[in-house]
Formats: sequence, C-alpha cells, structure tokens
Amino acid sequence: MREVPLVMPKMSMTMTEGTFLLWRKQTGDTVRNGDVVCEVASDKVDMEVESPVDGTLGRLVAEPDDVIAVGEPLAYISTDSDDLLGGLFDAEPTTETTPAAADVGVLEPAGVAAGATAAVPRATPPSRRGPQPAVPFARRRASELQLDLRTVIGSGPGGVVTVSDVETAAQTRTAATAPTAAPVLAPTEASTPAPTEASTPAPTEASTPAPTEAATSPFGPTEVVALSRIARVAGPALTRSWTTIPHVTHHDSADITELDAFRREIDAGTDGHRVTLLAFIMVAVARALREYPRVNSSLSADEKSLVLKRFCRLGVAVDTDDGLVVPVIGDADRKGVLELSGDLTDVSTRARAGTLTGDDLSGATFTISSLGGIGGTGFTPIVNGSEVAILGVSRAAMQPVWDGSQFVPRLMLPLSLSYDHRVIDGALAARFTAHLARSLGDARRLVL
Ligand code: CAO
Repeated sequence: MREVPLVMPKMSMTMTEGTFLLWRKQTGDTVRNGDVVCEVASDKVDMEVESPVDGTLGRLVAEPDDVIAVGEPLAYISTDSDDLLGGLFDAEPTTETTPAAADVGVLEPAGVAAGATAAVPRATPPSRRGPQPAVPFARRRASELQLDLRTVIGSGPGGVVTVSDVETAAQTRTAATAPTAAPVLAPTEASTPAPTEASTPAPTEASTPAPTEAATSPFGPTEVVALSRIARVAGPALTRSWTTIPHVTHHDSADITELDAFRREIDAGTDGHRVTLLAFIMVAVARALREYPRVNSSLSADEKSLVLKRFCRLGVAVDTDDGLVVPVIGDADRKGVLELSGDLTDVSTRARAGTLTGDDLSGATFTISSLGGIGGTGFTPIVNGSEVAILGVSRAAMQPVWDGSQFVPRLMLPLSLSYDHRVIDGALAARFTAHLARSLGDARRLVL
C-alpha cells in the first residue's frame, strides 16, 4: 500500500496556483480511477479533479478557499495499484521535462500524480475522461438549473463547458424528459452553488462561504452576504499584484474635442454596434505600445529580464453583475476602430452573459480599464500580474483650457497610467501617456 498525492492541476499555461473549492469525496471513501474527488478553480475556469488511481481517500490537505500552488497536494490516496498514472499516459514518453509539459495548453488533465507530468507527451495531451471543466458562470448556471454538469458536452477550448452548453443541455432535458426524470443533483453531489444570498450550500461542500452566522454589531443590524465567485477568485490575484508590484500612477489628460465630434459622426452612421471612445483609445494604445515596447512586456520570474511582446493583446475591464471580468482582444494593433468596436461589443456582451472561454481571458499584454461611461476624474487601477502597466480612463468633461490668449472650452479626457516601477520609470510613463494624449488629440491621424 502506498500513498499517492492528488495535486492541484495546471489548467492553463499561465496558471501557477488555484483555489480549492469543495470535496466530492470524504476521508475513507473508496475511489476508482477517474472518480471526481474534488473541485478547484483557476482565475479562468472551474475544474473537477479526478482520482488517478483506485484506492481509498486518506488525508485531506486542502480546505475550501485555500489557494494552492500547481502540483501541490490537495489530499492523499492510499492505493495498491502499480499503475500510478491510471493508464492516462500510455503513449511513448518524450524527453520533455516537467516545465515543458506544463506548457501543453489550456487544460491539463486532472488528477495527475505529482511528478507524473514529466512523461506527458507534449504534442498530444491525452483525451479527457469523465467530467469536463467549466467556466465559472457555466457551473453556476448548471447549479441554478439543477443540471448535472457531468452530463453536459463542452464546446469551449479543451472541452470547457460554457453557459450556452449548459442552457442547451437544460433545454434538451426539458424537451426530452418528464420533470421527475431530470438529472437533479443529489445534495451530496451538488456542484458550486450560485453565489446568491439565497443559496445555502451543504456545510461540507460549500464553495461559496455561506453567511454562517448572523453578524452582530453594537451599533445596529447587519447582514452578511457572500462574495460572488468572480470576486473570490479575483481577490487573491488582486492582493498579490497590489502587494508585490511597486505601483505608481501617472495622470494626464487628452484634448478629445475633435475626436469625440468625429466619433459621434461615425457612431451615427454605424449599424449593429456602438462606436464609443474606447475603440479609439484602443487604437491609440496599440500604436503607442509599438512605439514604447517596454510598456508591452512582462518581468521574468527571476526579475532579471524583460519579455518584450511582439504582439498586442488588449485586456478590457468589463463590469458585470457578478463583478469585474477582463476579456482580451487579440491583434489589437492590426485592427481599426470599427473592427475593435465590434470586438468590444462582442466580448463585453459575452462577459455579461457568462459565455467567455478560457482563450477569451488569456494572454493580455496590456489592459485598459474605462470608467468613462460611469464617471470620475481619475483613479489608480491595479496592474495585472503578468503585465507591467494598465491604463485607467475616466469621464471626459468640458473644461476651460488656455490657448495662449484666452480660455476656450475643450473636451478633456482624464488618463491614469498605473505601472510597475521595477520596469517603467516615471519619465517613460510620462512620455507614454503624453504620446497617447497627443494621438487622441489628433483625430485624423488616429484613423489613418
Ligand atoms: N468619457 C465620456 N463619456 C464616455 C466615456 C468617457 N471616457 N467612455 C464612454 N463614454 C460614454 C459612451 O460614449 C456612452 O455614451 P452614449 O451612449 O451617450 O454615446 C456611455 O458613456 C456608455 O458607454 P459604455 O460604458 O457602455 O461603453 P464603453 O465602450 O465606453 O465601455 C465597457 C465598454 C465594457 C468597458 C464598459 O461598459 C464597462 O464595463 N466599464 C467598466 C469597467 C470597470 O469596471 N473598470 C474598473 C475596473 S477597476 O480597475
């Protein structure tokens, strides 16, 4: 009898740690190779972790909401089996080492015993067996519709289940079965409950921390509400960025009087989607990043070198009912205003519908956070961990500007560039932002 660790799987190329959600099995339970033992989440997808062997579930290491590094144990399984890889990797092993294998792609197989990744064939990841991974909104929707996620076929990359997969499956179920035949989850198998005030998950499996006790205050009544899943998953990443990246925010403003007049003309003549200021800002940012490649980079893990990205993928913060989501628009430097407007409408609509895929959320080289539609005169956005700067955009307002002989009314757009001071110094930040402001001030050149 030996002990095999059940480890935090690597679910995307950039994933270094995940959040443990809940146990599906308990200590002492017999598990078969491929049985779902627990659920975990990265900042992009939720995933069920399967046992890699037949055995008995022993010590549970992880607790709900623990953040655990990829490859670290979640629990231990006692087994007599010699097939510690569970037959998953019968293909000829290559000479690839663990880090290369870890780069295989978006969704690594779950339940791989520690050390086993060294033999993962790089080009042909084994086909997934058992349950599929799901985007967080899909899991939540499945829970709301009382649909067993394991019955849903995922159409996203790597077989990720999307919200539309869940809804299609639910419709099919409704059409095909009497209500009593619906695959309603037994309480012990309940997947992630919807993070609403109404949800009351079973104590041992709650992935959303329940308002366990009525909070009291000597000053008056209070109410405890659970954070949304997005907020709970994003929280540790934000804390990590804020506490590990030395942030400085540089403020400037752009005169967009002509640009906005031009934008309104285009918007009025465009069918199908709105053309907002943000698309013009994206064009200007993409061009500025080409001029200032250091701003479109990552700091290496040992903090000794910079990885300059020769491509431009812009993350755009989108406000949704469940919290902030940052979908990514690829090839932004090769697109014009109309195409970017269409892309922006597409990703923001899907972000709010919860139908973004892992790919939509990966690989940003720079991020824009626009609060311009809401208000404000400036703010200090937090740099995303794998980037070195983020642009905050606030609401444009008419202001008196001195033209050398008199004050004239001009539409001024506030820009706030937060940057990683290890990579970007104040002078570079000021030059980059001034360049951006000049581009936005010259509407004709921007659209050429
Ligand atoms: N100044 C003045 N008006 C602005 C503006 C600005 N900087 N930016 C947008 N507007 C206007 C738009 O033109 C539109 O007005 P009209 O309907 O009269 O033309 C209105 O505000 C609404 O715009 P919008 O917000 O719907 O569209 P957008 O393209 O500007 O932004 C999106 C899209 C998805 C980025 C936005 O809806 C959103 O979610 N923003 C919130 C992002 C966020 O939460 N950031 C904070 C993260 S913490 O770092």
